[in-house]
Amino acid sequence: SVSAESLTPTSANNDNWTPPNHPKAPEQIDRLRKAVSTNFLFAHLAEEQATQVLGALQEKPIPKPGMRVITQGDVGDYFYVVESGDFDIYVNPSGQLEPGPDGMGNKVANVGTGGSFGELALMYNAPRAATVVSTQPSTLWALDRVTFRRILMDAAFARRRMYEGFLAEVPLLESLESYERSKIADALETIKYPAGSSVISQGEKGEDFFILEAGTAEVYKEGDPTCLKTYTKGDYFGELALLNDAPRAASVIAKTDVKVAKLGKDGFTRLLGNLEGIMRRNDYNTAGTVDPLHKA
Ligand code: 1OR
Repeated sequence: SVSAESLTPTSANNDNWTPPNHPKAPEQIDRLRKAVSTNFLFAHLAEEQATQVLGALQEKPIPKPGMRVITQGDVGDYFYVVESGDFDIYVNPSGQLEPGPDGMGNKVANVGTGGSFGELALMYNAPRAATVVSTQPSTLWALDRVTFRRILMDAAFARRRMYEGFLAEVPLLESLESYERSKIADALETIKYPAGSSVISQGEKGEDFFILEAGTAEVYKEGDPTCLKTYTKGDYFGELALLNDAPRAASVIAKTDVKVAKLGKDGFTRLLGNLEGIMRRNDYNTAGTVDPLHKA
């Protein structure tokens, strides 16, 4: 049964479990490597674990739209990474798919190339929380529940837990579902900067977005010694260069030792794309005039 296996996968390293190995053609391996390269759950694996996971993944072609990959209420068997294609996610508030045309409930999300789904039931030993249906021909890679739990889950749990409380307090992310914040947690990386160092340097190409976790940082423009803005816990910066595809408009200097949560451009676009409007509106200060930082 589903709940029979160990809840503490790392303590089971001394048994003789080996992950399944599904042989692949070189062409498949190339596609697979590309598909997981943008998925944050795979980003922090050690060499050996990465090899095991790549071996255990199975290609699952989804030849047409309208195919149901996951059914709400079912037992969880696989975690899926989207190599290409598109899927809609539906939740029926009753907890399971019901008969009839409206039985899937409400559409709550959409997952495309580079995304993933199906982790919740495996992580929490819970029934599938949603129904997932293809909207076009797609290609998935499926990872069995045991390999997911033994190799990928610890890291994912730790990150989600570590950032859960903090992200819930970030004003920018207020409008998101807690599930969407979990996805952001998967993609964040904490970096520390000593007092006096630059987190962002004016004129550089923008690759990352930052949320301040601890400490104080200040904004300066080149040749001007006045501090234009001060950031404290929960504030974000670095969005402008990414939104506008422009060089960094100012420098952000650590005033104290600081800790920032960094999100790469890819994750920023994928996970915070819906917040672009809010971020652009925040570029204007409360007096209704253009923020000196962000003036063209
Ligand atoms: P699963 O194993 O439960 C269904 O199988 C998958 O759909 C689930 O894992 C997630 O990977 C994915 N609520 C629940 N599951 C979701 C949601 C979601 N979005 C994607 N999945 N919500 C949408 C949040 C924007 C919450 C709706 C109230």
